Amino acid sequence: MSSGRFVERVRAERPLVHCITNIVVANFQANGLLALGASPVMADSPEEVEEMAGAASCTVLNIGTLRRDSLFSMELAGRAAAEAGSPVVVDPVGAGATRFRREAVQRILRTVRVALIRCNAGELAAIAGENWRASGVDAGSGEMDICSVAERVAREHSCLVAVTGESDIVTDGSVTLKIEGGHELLSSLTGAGCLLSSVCGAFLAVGSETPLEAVAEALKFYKTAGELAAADASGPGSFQPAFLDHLYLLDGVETAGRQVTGEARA
Ligand code: ATP
Ligand code: TZP
Ligand code: MG
Ligand code: MG
Repeated sequence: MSSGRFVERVRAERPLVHCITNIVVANFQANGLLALGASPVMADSPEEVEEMAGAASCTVLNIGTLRRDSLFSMELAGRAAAEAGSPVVVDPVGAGATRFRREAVQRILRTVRVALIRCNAGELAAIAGENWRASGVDAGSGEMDICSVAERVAREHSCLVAVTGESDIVTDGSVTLKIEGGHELLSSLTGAGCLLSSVCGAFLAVGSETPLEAVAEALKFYKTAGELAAADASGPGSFQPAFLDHLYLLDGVETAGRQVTGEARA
């Protein structure tokens, strides 16, 4: 797969990424999108989310610190984005941690046409109804064939599913790509997953003709920036600014992913 196809387009087109996100990571998420070359806007009031989603190039719905009114905003924004033809990304943060979160994610997936679910293994298990030991917003632990469960969820909701961790996968339900690399310091940075979901949104905004490849490149790009940042850092404190720098500096990645499922593609 050619290098840097989508990131070049993000920097040229500066897609407006509308985020309804959590209070923990909003600032980091906005700075990460700016470093990448996209244009972030955080807006979550029901009075304005439809207008904002209609104007944006993609909308990211993140349930990290969900409230009843922000869930309502997410449904309004998600429907407006889908009507405007722009992709909606869902980050089901901590989906298995409480009943409110589990039901909220099911409601969003029922009422909004979603382009991508970007989650960790525990969140995937919660969406799929698999047995799992949830642990707040972290992945938790359990036994599950991540590829086949992700493929089933992708088919059920007619969307892409990306599951991240030490290695990442992305699937459209029939073809599944695996992306290796990254660094464990990424897991010591709160919001690394949330920012990744919105980076995937930016890549999808400019790569709507080949969405699976766009997300695979986003995942590989992000892991590579993590590796480069780790080489400059002595711990989580210095990793965060180094990571923003490498999101800004990195031009492309050599390969977007190794196909693990589905008919071979050229
Ligand atoms: P969690 O709450 O489980 O940390 P998350 O929503 O923060 O989930 P991650 O799975 O941590 O999302 O993904 C964020 C980024 O960190 C991805 O690029 C992922 O590939 C990377 N990553 C996470 N853990 C590791 C690891 N041990 N080694 C390499 N990369 C990792
Ligand atoms: N609590 C509620 S949202 C949040 C925390 C710690 C941030 C989670 O971010 P990520 O990207 O899933 O690590
Ligand atoms: Mg993480
Ligand atoms: Mg997360």
